[in-house]
Amino acid sequence: MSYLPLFLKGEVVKGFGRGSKDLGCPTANYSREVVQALPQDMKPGVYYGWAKVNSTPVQKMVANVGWCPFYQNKEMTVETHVMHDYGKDFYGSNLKICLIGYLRPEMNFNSVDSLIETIKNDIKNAEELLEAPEAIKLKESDYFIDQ
Ligand code: ADP
Ligand code: RBF
Ligand code: MG
Repeated sequence: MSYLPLFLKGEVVKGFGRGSKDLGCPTANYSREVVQALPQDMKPGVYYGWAKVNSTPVQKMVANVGWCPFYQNKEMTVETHVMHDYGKDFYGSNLKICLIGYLRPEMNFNSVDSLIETIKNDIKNAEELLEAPEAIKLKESDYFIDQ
C-alpha cells in the first residue's frame, strides 16, 4: 500500500448516528469531498493511525473506509473512532488524521454483536501497533503541529 502513511483533514459532519447508538463506538465522519479526494487505489477496510481534533492532543485512532457491508451504505465513507473520551460531540471541528497501516477488509456479520466484538479487537490491535517507534515518529510529524 504505497499510499500509506496517508494524511487527511476536514470537517466532522453528521452521519446516520449509528456508531454511538448501535455499536457504542462513535465515529467522526468526513464529508463527501474528502472521500472523493482519496487515492484511486485506496483499499476499503479498517486502518489504524493518529487523529487530532482541532488543537487538542494527538490520539490513537481506528478508521473504517468503505461501504459498511453490514449496513449496506450507498456511499463510501471515511469514519474515525478516536481512542479517547472527549465527553462531548465535536461536529464541525477540524479533524486531522494519519492512516498508518491496514488491519483488515470490511466484512459482513450475522449480528451486531459480532461486529462490535470485531471492532473491539481492532482497537486492541491498534493500541499495540501504535506503540511501535515508526508509528510514534508519525505522531510527532510536522503535520500535527498547529499553525
Ligand atoms: P454520526 O453518524 O453522525 O457520525 P456517530 O454515532 O458515529 O454519529 O458519532 C460520531 C460523533 O460522536 C462524532 O462526529 C463526534 O462529534 C462525536 N464523538 C465523541 N467522541 C468521539 C470519539 N472518541 N471518536 C469519534 N467521534 C466522537
Ligand atoms: N462496518 C461493516 O459493515 N463491516 C466492518 O467490518 C466494519 N468494521 C469497522 C471497524 C472499525 C474499527 C470501525 C470504527 C467501524 C467499522 N465498521 C464496519 C463501520 C460501522 O458499521 C460504522 O462505524 C457504523 O455503521 C456507524 O457509521
Ligand atoms: Mg459516525
